[in-house]
Order: sequence, then structure tokens, then C-alpha cells
Amino acid sequence: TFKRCPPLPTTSVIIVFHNEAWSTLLRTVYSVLHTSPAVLLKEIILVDDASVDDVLKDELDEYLKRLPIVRVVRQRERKGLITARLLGASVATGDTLTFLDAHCECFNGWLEPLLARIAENYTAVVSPDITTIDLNTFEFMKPSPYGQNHNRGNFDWGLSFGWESLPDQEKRRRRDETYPIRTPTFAGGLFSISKEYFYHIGSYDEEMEIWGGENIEMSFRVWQCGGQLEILPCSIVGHVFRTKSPHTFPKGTQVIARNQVRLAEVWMDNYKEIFYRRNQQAAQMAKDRAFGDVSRRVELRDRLQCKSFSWYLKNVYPEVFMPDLNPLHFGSVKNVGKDSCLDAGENNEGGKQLIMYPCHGLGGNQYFEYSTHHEVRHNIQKELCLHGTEGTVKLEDCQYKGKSTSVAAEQKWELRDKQLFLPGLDMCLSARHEHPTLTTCNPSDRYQLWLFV
Ligand code: UD2
Ligand code: MN
Repeated sequence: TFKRCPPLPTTSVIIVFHNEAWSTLLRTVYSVLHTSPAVLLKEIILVDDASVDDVLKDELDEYLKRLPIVRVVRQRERKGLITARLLGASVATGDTLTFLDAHCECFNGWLEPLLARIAENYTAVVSPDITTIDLNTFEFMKPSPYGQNHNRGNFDWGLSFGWESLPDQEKRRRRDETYPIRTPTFAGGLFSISKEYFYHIGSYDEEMEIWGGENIEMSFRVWQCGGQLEILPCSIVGHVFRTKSPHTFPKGTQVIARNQVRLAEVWMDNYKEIFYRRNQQAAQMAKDRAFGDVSRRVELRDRLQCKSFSWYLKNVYPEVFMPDLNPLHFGSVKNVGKDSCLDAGENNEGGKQLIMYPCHGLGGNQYFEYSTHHEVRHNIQKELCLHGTEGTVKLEDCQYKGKSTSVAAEQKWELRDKQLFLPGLDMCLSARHEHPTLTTCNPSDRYQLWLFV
């Protein structure tokens, strides 16, 4: 077949910001101007989400008079990046929309691959390969020669976004280094989409507030409703990744959980329960129906005849780890003698001892499941199991990984009159010391009694 070069669509670059530093904001703007062919760049729209920094008001307007292709629109009230992006989109005149965070640097040649892919496939929602701008030196990490260790986006059952390397199946599917990478989720800040398709597919949930969750919502929605989410390795943009959020949350950080509940209610079917078990705050909101009205989003899902969440898992993210839909017990594991809870401790990705910590009832590091295979699993980002050896107890990768594997003796616990008994070693879990340990079973020792609460 003979393929013709498609004419590339134009784009409106939309950059939302709240109290962004002048230097990083202008660096983003100039990098777009210096790298985008004039015929493709319709405009740059800066959306001010009610910044309070004075320089971002008159001084910015004054400065931008010299760059007529750049305009500023302002959201009067601080409502967050989701409605700010919607405001930007509503005034955009390009064929496509290209969203960027306000602390990026576009690398030479970044734009054309994004637009070419949309020209080829109207339903493709495409992200550049995002490289790091150093948080301290603001140095742009030059991309390694194309084709090395690409990452794609995933999510965990706490509904946080994460990166992972490509599974073998995806590596095999890509015929060469220019090939789009299919990604289960995207980071959400840097992407291009046909403007018409953006609205067709439901733009954003405009009742989501401030920050968070909208990228996972859009990821599920695009895939379930017939689109494709891709990372294009030939397009490179740098981004300043921060270690903690610099934003204020006028209504508190529970808006993040609220955004997540909204997306879980609309897109995740029964799988939402897996999330709720891991986030008690979200579970409570769902129970009290304190997440606003989602009926219009449900209507959208019906109207577009979107597929189920189980279709998404099976076809888009078959590598996902699937916790039990119905574990025997779940929640926090409270020790009777110590009146505190089993806790994974900070950043325990396996290999570390656990701690005892006051029960906070939020899930997270204190979330455990007693699986149908009698493991005690801590499984939010990874499948970690309570692993007992002579003396110490740690979290380790679960040995049981499905059909052709079996549960290791070190990870198989019996719940016996509130004792967590490890038959393989004939010992019981105890909270008598700083870290949970294994000791000789003694049913009258209250430090050996545990409750799932
Ligand atoms: C990531 C995304 C970000 C967004 C977020 C989840 C990338 C590289 N970044 O976090 O785009 O999808 O996940 O919600 O994909 N902002 C406002 N109003 C606010 C808060 C933020 O306008 O109330 C602006 C902010 O100035 C920035 C953009 O929104 O330009 C994204 O915020 P961020 O940079 O703090 O998010 P990030 O990169 O941690
Ligand atoms: Mn950012």
C-alpha cells in the first residue's frame, strides 16, 4: 500500500499554572516558540488558576505584549488544573490541543510526531517521552539515544500513577524505535489530542477539583471508550518532577480522594472495592455519597457505549497484579496487647521489617489482606507478603503468583483464636518488641493476639 503524508493539523498549546515561577513559566513558553513550526502553532494559551503572585498579573500581561501569539486567560477563583485546562480548551482555535505543565522544556522536533500521529489516527491521545529537568540545577537531561529503556504509565490499587518498564509483549509488538508505545495510563500533564475528539470523549470531569486523579480518569475513559493512549518516543519534552506538592489545597487534600472516588464510581465497576479497601477516606466518602453528582459522567459512559473495566484490565493492562476481589479478611491488623497496628513502615518495598504504629484507620501502610491462600498481603503498589523466618518477620515478594506456583511455608499463616500462626515454623506473630517478631506460641500472651479491624 502506498501511504501519503497527511497534512499536519495545527495546535493550540495550553499551559495551566498556579503561582508558577516566572523563569520556569517563560522557559516553557520560549521552548515552545523556539521548537514549533509557525504553520503548526496556532497560539499558546496560558491559563492562570487564580495565582496570588503579583508578577503573574499585570507584569506578565505587559511582558507578553511582545509575543502576540501568547495569550493569558484567567480563572478568577482557584479551582484547580482540571477546570483551568477546560477553560483553556474553550478558547482554543487550533485543530488539536496540546497541554503542557508550566515547568517544561520542549526538545527540538517534539511537536511534529504528536501531530502526525493524530493525523494518522484521530482517536490517538499522545504523550511525548518525558525526560527530567533537574529539580535543583534545572538542567535538562539530554535524552539517551532513542530506543533505550522506555517507560510506560501504570496505576496501583490506591489509584496512584506510576512508571514501569515495557513488558516483553509490548517490546515485541513495536516493530521499530519510532513505534508508539501503548500505555495503560498517562502522567496526564503533557499530551496532544484532536480538539474535536477531546470533546467527543468527554473532555474532563469538570467537578474534579484542584489536582489529582484526572489523569487516571482520562486514561481509563480513553481506553474503555475506544481511543488509544500512546507515548511517542520521537517526541521529547523535559519536565521538572518535584518531590512534594507545592500547592495549597483550599478545601484540604481530601479533594484528591474525592476526585478518585468520582473516577472509581464511573469507570471501575466492582473493582472500585479493591481501591476502597485500601483508602478508608475514599471508602467513607463513597458510603456517604459525599463525592457530588456523577450522573452526567455515567451518561457519557452509556452514550459512548464504553467497555467494562474488566475489558480494560484484560486487554490493555493484562500485566496488572490482581488482588483477591474477596479476601477472607482485610483492613488494619490490630494487636490486642499493644493496642497498635501492624504497619509496613515508610517506603517498604519488600525486604524490610515491619513496625508497630498507632492505628490510624486510613488504610495505606496499615492495609493488609488475609488472602484465600492464607497469606497476609500488603498489596497496594506491589504484592508483598508477611514473611516469617526464625526470629524476624519482614515483608517480601509473595511467592504465590497464580496457578503454577504455591504459597511458601514462610508466608502461609493460620488465623487460630486470634493468633497468627505459622505452621511451617510452628511459631506465632508477636508485637512484644519494637518490630513484629516470631515467637513460641502462647495463647495467653496478649501480644500474640491480632484482630482485623
Ligand atoms: C502530574 C502531571 C500533572 C497533573 C497531575 C495530576 C505530568 C508531568 N504532570 O503531576 O499535569 O496531571 O499529575 O493531577 O504529567 N496547577 C494549577 N492549579 C492547581 C494545581 C496545579 O493550575 O491547583 C498547575 C501547575 O501549575 C502545573 C500543572 O497544573 O502547571 C500540574 O501541576 P503539577 O506540576 O503540580 O503536577 P505534577 O507534575 O506533580
Ligand atoms: Mn508538573
